[in-house]
Amino acid sequence: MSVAELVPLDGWREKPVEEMRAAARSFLELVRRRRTVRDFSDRAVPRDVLEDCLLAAGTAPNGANRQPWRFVVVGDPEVKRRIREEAEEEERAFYHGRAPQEWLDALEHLGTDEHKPFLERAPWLIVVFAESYGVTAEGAREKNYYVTESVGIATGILVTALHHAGLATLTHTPSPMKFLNGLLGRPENERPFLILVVGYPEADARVPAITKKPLEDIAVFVE
Ligand code: IYR
Repeated sequence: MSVAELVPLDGWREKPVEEMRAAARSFLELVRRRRTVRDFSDRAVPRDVLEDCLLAAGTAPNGANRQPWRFVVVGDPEVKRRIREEAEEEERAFYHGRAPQEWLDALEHLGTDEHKPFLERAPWLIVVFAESYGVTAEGAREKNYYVTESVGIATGILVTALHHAGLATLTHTPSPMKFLNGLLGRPENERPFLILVVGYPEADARVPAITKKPLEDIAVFVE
């Protein structure tokens, strides 16, 4: 492969430091309002909003610019129903035997269980796949790099973009998730990463009273 042409950094604009502070603060205020929601309304969400959020996710920094993600956006009620059915089967096994007691204890305060009605009720499920390796036009395998990091960053941008647009999300990880390849007809090189449930919260939605760690518990400055 040849070296990419170099072009000017057109998108960057310097902010005066006070504007920088205000921008950092207002973004913090925005993301602090995000909560993982489990009570979803069945109100419709226009597809074009999701399309822009997915394009935002697709800007993520990633290994060798391979962009090793694939988002399967499910709105079809029958496909959602089948995802729910198979996810609940895995979750039943998880909550009633497969999960070690230590894991169940760690989840207890969230009040989750094997019932996943939101998988049918929310208007959209974005099933995020990680491309473990690429396949060239000739069918040869092509190695991808930092796949988990890349897809994790893209998913973080996606969650944030959806929140910024005014939507609620739930990151859901039925375990194991291999059934999603069969159900959605995805090839062997795509590994299910997580399901992002997207929609409006129910009017009376409730969320656990949990908090985020303060700065001194999450960051260390060396200066
Ligand atoms: N996948 C299960 C269990 C679960 C695991 C973690 I780690 C959570 O933060 C929440 C749930 C479920 O979705 O119920």
